[in-house]
Amino acid sequence: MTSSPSHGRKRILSGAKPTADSLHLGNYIGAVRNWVDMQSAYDAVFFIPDLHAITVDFDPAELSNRTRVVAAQYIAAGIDPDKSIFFVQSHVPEHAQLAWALNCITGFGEASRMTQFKDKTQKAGADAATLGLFAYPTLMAADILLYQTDLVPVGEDQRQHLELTRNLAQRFNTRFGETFTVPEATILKESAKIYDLQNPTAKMSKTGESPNGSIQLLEDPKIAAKRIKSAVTDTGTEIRFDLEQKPGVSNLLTIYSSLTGKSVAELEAEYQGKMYGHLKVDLAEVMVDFITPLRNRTNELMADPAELDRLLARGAERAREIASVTLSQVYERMGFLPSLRLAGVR
Ligand code: ATP
Ligand code: LTN
Repeated sequence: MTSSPSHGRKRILSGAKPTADSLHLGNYIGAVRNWVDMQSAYDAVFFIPDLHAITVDFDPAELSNRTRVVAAQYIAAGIDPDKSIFFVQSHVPEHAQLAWALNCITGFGEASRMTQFKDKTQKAGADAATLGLFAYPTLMAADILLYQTDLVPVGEDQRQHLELTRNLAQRFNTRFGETFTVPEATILKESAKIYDLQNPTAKMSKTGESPNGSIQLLEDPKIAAKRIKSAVTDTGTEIRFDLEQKPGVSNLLTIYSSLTGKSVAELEAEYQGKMYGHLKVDLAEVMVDFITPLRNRTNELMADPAELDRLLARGAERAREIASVTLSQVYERMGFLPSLRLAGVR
């Protein structure tokens, strides 16, 4: 088997597409924050899947700007490019190269069963769906398998893609010889799900109906505070966690707990006998304290794009050191003639 992480720590890998002008609070609490926490215990690889971002309609100028902003936001949120390998997918050509090899061992029917493809095709219309969208899961498998990844922290919606990745790894290993680590999904907890502030039964999303429903991590902290204060709450007055009866208040409690580290039970006790307004005013303050430094740090990084690009270039170089080893083994085992480039001469 190829280079598993050398120093005994398990390797984790994850990524989130640059498909919005800013990460929102749901992305942070549901994903980025966990990745930041995992950096010390694991050998971590994080990347921005820009090749995946073009599988649906996109605008080139927007894509490059979004890729930079999201990169800056990850670093501002605590992804440490010294601790973790952090890079942009398109900077590491091995992703597209391995994806092609995997396409050729993936059944057409197998790929057709991916529910995300079916959903997106339905939404965009069959004519708008591209081969790229169809091959999204095999590119994702390549992302994971190139790095001999042990664990992939993702949301529940990615479980089927992970299952396909495991199947492809096993299939390749059986047919061509042990090459890939078979990764496991670590599905992020449902408790970390953040809901829309205006419609608290829908998840906070970049495509929510009302802009007031989400908190963008790059927005003016005053606006974020306002959105908390005008969040929809429920009938009754009691501040209690109850997703069924009190989705609005429960969502505020989850956010509050996530940003302060206080447990929901502690917060319930603290706010016993108080009004929704008290909770909102306090949480608005917590939000301002959270967003202000994050936003300042993001803006600082954005103000020096050359430095940001240098950090990303270094990340891509570190990624290629691992990815090129895996790809050359794959090519060799599949019977491709060795090329000078693959032998390490660039
Ligand atoms: P959106 O609905 O905003 O398009 P998404 O899931 O497509 O959300 P991605 O950019 O793919 O967004 O998500 C990055 C990560 O953020 C994923 O791991 C996803 O599970 C997580 N995430 C997105 N929205 C939320 C949310 N409301 N609560 C918790 N986690 C979320
Ligand atoms: N499909 C994922 C993003 C993604 C990813 C990956 C996640 C692309 N490649 C590899 C983990 C590992 C999403 O939409 N959240």
